[in-house]
Amino acid sequence: MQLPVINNAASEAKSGGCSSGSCGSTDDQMGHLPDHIRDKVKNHPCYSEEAHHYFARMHVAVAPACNIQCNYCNRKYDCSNESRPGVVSEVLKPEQAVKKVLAVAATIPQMTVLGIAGPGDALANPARTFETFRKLSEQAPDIKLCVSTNGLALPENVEEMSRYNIDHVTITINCVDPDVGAQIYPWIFWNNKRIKGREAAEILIAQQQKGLEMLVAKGILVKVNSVLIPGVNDKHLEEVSKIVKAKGAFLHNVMPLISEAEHGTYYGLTGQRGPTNEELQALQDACAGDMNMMRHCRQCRADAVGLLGEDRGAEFTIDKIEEMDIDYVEAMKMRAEVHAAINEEMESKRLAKESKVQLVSIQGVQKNEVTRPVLMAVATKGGGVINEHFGHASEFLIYEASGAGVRFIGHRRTIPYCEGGDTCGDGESALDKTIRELAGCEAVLCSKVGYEPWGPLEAAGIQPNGEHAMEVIEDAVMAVYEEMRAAGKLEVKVVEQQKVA
Ligand code: CLF
Ligand code: SF4
Repeated sequence: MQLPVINNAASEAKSGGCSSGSCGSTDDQMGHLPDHIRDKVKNHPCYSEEAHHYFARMHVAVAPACNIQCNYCNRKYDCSNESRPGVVSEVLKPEQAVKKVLAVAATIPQMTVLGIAGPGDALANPARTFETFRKLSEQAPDIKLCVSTNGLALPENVEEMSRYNIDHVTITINCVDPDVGAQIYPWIFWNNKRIKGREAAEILIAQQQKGLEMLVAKGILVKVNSVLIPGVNDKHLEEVSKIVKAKGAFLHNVMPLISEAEHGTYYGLTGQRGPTNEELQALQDACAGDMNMMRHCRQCRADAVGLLGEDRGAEFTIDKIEEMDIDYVEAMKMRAEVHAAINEEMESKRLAKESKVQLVSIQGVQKNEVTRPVLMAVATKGGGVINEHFGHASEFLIYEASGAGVRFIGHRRTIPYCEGGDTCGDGESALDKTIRELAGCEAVLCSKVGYEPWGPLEAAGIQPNGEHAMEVIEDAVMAVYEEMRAAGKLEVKVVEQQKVA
């Protein structure tokens, strides 16, 4: 069948798949997962890097209260454990939330997951959270349920979660050492008392670890989020990664601290900086030796709707939903067809990728070459293909090409060049900001790139490229890498017996 909206692009794309090597550790390892786990993650845009090109998630903001204080959070805004600070979501009642989910599911059939991630802590509001899940599991059993929590109230809620078929839980674990924790959490609310300092961190850590073990014992997939705070837990997160992996966490998502002073958080007001792109990548790479790393998180808002990185929430305000006439039984049929079509497309790309890896592996033995890695930025609207105009992109995906193949590194946000006007923020133009965000990249691949930004991009050492429109991202990145190699832009040395893949 014809895939709707975001996937038309993918359907038109050249068939093929990844040129070689890896497309991100998560999906590399996906192929080796047992079937029952693979089934749980293959349609979840956060748990599978590949799925995030096709499937959407939504959050409903039903959980306003929180039971701890994090130094990177201002209570006026959403929970920063999974949200960008400085974003406010409208709080919904459970029945409003269910109505909204049904409306989104009927309109965006690619939406497979409903998460509760704030605006406070999901489990500090158990009645509202579980009422939403209960109603939804009755009315829309095809939607996966997902929870994000700071973990303090987790152990007492694990039993209840397993009742609603919640298969995915995120715990934000920033430390396993209370001395580090005391620098992140000024207090917790525990047994009707406010507890401060090291003691508070000790209790929180114990609850998080206990909750993690209980979830794993129930067969629930656990993702651990950690906020990277330079000078506070940057040296400590490798240990966190090892410990949570040893306890059975499925995925680790190291996210950058965002600490702009205007958000009014403790860290923002005291000048605590966030990590650079390079620091974030280095830590993710260091942790990757121990477990699957998530690199495609967009730190969504507590009422986010759509593909990761896009926000269609404005289409589903309460007044708009009230006017919608939804036949969910009919919608479920359409959703099943769309999901089957996407899964078929993903499977054919996976098979194509596997056969290419084998081919490159054979060629690699003959070539025996090692070339330096190159970062490239890609503009995409989804579907795993290059289908976004340079000037319309509000974010770029970053890929690393090397002799070992292509791997996904992360994303960088910007202001669309065509919408940025002359300047944005502190007098910096949208183009200047994009060039600054793409530092370290040697090419930017888009469906089209205009004449005006071409020169400044080239001058900054970023080669604009609009020649691979509608191609599968990994194929295009590898093709550009090969062109660079053929043009002598990569230092090549011959290595005896070196395998490429
Ligand atoms: Fe939401 Fe979180 Fe579930 Fe995803 S988000 S509750 S696991 S459905 Fe995903 Fe958004 Fe990152 Fe969260 S990109 S912030 S990791
Ligand atoms: Fe804020 Fe979330 Fe931390 Fe609560 S858990 S203080 S809402 S960041």
